Amino acid sequence: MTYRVTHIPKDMDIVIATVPSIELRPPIGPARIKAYLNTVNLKCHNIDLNLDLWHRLKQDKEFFQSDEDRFWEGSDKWQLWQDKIMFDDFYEVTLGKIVEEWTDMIAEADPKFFGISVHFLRSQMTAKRLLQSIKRKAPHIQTVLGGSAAEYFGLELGWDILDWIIVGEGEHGVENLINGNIDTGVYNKDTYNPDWQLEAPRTPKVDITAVPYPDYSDFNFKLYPKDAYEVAEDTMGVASLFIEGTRSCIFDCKFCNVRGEFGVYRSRSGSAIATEMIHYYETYGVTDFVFVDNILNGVLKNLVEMVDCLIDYYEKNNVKFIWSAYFAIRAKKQMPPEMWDKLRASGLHHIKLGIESGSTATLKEMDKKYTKEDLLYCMEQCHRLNITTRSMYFVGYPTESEEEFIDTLDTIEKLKPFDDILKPLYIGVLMRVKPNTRAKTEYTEKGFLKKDKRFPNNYPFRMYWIYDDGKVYNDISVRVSRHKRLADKCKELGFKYFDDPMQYELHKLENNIKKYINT
Ligand code: B12
Ligand code: SF4
Repeated sequence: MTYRVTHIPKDMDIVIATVPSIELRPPIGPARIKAYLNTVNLKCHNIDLNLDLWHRLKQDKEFFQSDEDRFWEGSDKWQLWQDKIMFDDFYEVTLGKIVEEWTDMIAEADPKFFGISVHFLRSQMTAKRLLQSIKRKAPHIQTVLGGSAAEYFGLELGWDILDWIIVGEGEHGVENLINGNIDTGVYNKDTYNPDWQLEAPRTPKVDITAVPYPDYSDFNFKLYPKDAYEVAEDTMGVASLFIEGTRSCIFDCKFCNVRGEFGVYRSRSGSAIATEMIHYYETYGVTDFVFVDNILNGVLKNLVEMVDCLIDYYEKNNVKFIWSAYFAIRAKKQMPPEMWDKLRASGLHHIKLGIESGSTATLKEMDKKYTKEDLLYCMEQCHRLNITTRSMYFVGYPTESEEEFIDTLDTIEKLKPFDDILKPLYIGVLMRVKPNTRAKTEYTEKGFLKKDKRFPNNYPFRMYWIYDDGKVYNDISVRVSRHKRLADKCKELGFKYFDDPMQYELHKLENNIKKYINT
């Protein structure tokens, strides 16, 4: 069976589209917004144009992989969403006609607002073309961008094709927009202050313990691929769903913008989360879950409650789910081996760990609440239970000294016995100073962190910065050199699933360094 969005109901307050390219799974963000809007009597219809395009491209998954699947990097189909020349060619030959068809359908449905959900870079060029086309054919429909990349894209795309951006959570944001209650987080060209520069005040936070389950009724589960990642796997029917147990993060690491973005930490009870998973199993037969939480093991009591409920359900119903999530490293006394046993028994098979550094001193300064020993303990438990980990590091935290970096290299060596479960060992990009972070404000206020003025003005601060507190000096050449040393160390140790996201970019940075520093 193939799928096309052929009909959008009329009289909608908002139609929200998910656009290519993103992974082929029913999107939880728009489904959450719809569920909330139902409770306040507003009409929302979701369309998945990403899935529509996949069917039109004869179900070729290579176009739709996420950034995390780095093995696709060599493919032209994968690259085109981030390469203007390739995208323009693809648009002329293939996508342009399809975007026109999509636009005609949206114009015909004539909703009050037409929204696009944007996650990151790979949707930007399609979003732009679709918005241009809508503004040409149905200029009276008000356009709105939402999703994690909305503010960034909004600034890039400009107000000619966009009427609104919603920055932050969409539940109250869309409600306020439709009701004309223009509160924080809902901006147009007159109200967005250009000085905010990605730090605009966010929308009011929703109580996630009180909202209903995401409403997936506009997504036909039979038309999604069973496995979005495996090229050879062509069975249809959603087998895996996103699930959300918490918002924001209980921690507030200095380099991270999660608290700045998501505000106060909110957490559902463990039994509520397990009950939702069971609901998806009983309704759709789904047994594989991907948590979208920034950190699932924030409140351990809730996690244990969830795991107990799941195990109890498996025993009574002769079934077992699998699930994966982002975890924080925890000390042995917080997560003893018996807790890990239970997690495994409840179906945990993969965790994503923002480890960042292997030096206790650097971790302490970052305000990460664990040590090198805790990290090694966590790896030991995962190895024992065959829980695979996406272990993520980065070099060049502002205060990282040479000794601390050498300590990280030592930790990397100690990871070698756990090679089989490091899927992958991801050494990350160079430290980027993000907006809405404590690192940015704290070190700037102290006068230690500055833009690197040796580079042209339009070179972004997030990459081209210098930290100098009199003891530690850290500029881009230090970071590039450390990244290379870390990559070399991993290669020398022969990690099986080693992933270096900078491998294609490093030479460009080195050229810039040569040009502007070593002249
Ligand atoms: C799950 C996830 C993924 C999944 C899939 C995401 C999906 N939606 O299909 C996968 C693995 C594919 C993925 C990949 C990537 N991701 Co990701 N991902 C997440 C994660 C963990 C959860 C997203 C989520 O589902 N949240 C829960 C739902 C309910 O929230 P939501 O989708 O944001 O929707 C809410 C609002 O955004 C808004 N909203 C959403 N849509 C719309 C539409 C309209 C019209 C409106 C008004 C509002 C609105 O309302 C919703 C309800 O409140 C977030 C971190 C986080 N916790 O948010 C990172 C995150 C979104 N990802 C991020 C990144 C960087 C990436 C990658 C580039 C990572 C990489 N380097 O490999 C890739 C890019 C993929 C791509 N195609 O471009 C960043 C984005 C940073 C940014 N935009 O500034 C985040 C914030 C993580 C981080 N802190 O760095 N990701
Ligand atoms: S880095 Fe991870 S643990 Fe730290 S605040 Fe961000 S999401 Fe939370």
